Amino acid sequence: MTEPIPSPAGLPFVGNILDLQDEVPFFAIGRLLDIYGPIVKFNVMGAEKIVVGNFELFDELCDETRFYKLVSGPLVEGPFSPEVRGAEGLFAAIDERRDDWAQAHRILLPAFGPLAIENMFPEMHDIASQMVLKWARQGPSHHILAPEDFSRLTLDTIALCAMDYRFNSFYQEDMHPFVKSMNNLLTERSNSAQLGGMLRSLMPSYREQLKQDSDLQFRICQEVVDHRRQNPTEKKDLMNAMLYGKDPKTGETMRDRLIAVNMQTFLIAGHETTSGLLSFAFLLMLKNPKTFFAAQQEVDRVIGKDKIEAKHLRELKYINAVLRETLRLNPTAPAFQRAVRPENTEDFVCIGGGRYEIPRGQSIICNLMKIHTDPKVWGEDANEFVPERMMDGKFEKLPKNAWKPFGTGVRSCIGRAFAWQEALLATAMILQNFNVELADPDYEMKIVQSLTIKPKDFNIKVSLRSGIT
Ligand code: MNH
Repeated sequence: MTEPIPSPAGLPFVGNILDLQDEVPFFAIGRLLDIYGPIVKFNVMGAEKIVVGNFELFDELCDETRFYKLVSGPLVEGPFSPEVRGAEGLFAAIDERRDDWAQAHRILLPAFGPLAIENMFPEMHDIASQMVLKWARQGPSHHILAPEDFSRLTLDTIALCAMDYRFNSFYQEDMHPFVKSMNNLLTERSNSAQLGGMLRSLMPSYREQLKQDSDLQFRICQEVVDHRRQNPTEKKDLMNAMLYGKDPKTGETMRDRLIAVNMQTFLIAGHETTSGLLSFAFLLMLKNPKTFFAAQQEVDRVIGKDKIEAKHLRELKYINAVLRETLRLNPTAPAFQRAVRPENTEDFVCIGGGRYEIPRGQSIICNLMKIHTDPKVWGEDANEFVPERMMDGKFEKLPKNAWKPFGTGVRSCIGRAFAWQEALLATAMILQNFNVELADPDYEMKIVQSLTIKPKDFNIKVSLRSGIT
């Protein structure tokens, strides 16, 4: 027998909009899950949403034969929509049967593979060294707004590795116009379920601003594509992979518009998420000092005072576990959507042992923070930061869909290996060179959400352990 999905009572027309008011929109949804259980239905201005917050239901939604990634929201609407851009980026593709997605996916998969990523090590090291040098020169009493410098790091890294372009963010006070426009875009768009954001979004001037922000980014990407066409290089970066890589299935290459759209996608998808990962990793380690010292000891043992090399990263088992545990508790892309596969002809399918009906086309939001802290999988200390549970074979023994910060199935993150190498490298280099402390010892984690999440006002102080290595 099916039963109705629990739902808070709503108002006419606006639905549950009042239940969703929160500085962090994502937390409002978490609150509904706390009140109504592992599955909740709500309504925003006439659009029904279902949200899921435990492992059992999520596990079912990961079944790719019955469900798929549903796309809607800030990264695929308005200025990002395929109609406006004339091409469909990897992230925004409506489903995996689309030609643009399939072609880009086939060409880019090897370009994001382990070997290609290892070849990017020198560029990643170049940018991370800039951050280390800056921190060393600022001295031990300087307050470093960690999320900001981590964003400099990740943006400069993806731009250098993807298209041999230097934003040089560590050499300017103000963030690059690309970053500013991106921050506008992401913060404002994700507020669109908030009353203020909703009212703003009705104003023509506001819509115009969003369009300008996105257009500026797209234009920068197009210019870089044009520039490379006219000035070819031998570089093995993502730009060349897209310009010259042939689709193994059709033998075709990607058209310039599709390249530019994907470049914009990488710059957006590839920097905030990784920067948030680094911010939360250091915050969690500093709040749990034993883990900080264990990580630093590992660096001393594996790398010592040598110059870090790619081969070292494979041996950083504890730091690897720290990063995994960080993304479990603070998945920086905190939610994604699933829905019944479009190939399915039934009007609805049931989940939860036949208990809940999911109509075709219905969006189901998977709340990763709740799913990742389900006590049935993680035990009573599910909310504690315990890197040890992510190593020594324990990670491999977890249920298949227990840890999914990079999404699931064919539409999961293509940049995972890239992000991982970058985060391991930066963490190791910081620990090798510095002792780190909270600038305010009483700092308590406060999360801000743009499209991704990161800790607010998180300042650190760093002091050199000896000379820079
Ligand atoms: Mn990434 C998809 C999380 C780093 C490029 N990424 C996804 C999804 C998640 C995700 C979750 C799936 C979303 C969905 O189902 O709707 N990504 C992350 C996290 C990090 C990250 C947590 C870092 C930590 N991502 C990166 C980096 C890049 C990148 C780095 C690029 C260099 N991600 C993508 C692209 C997609 C994606 C492109 C879309 C893939 C597809 O649909 O085929």
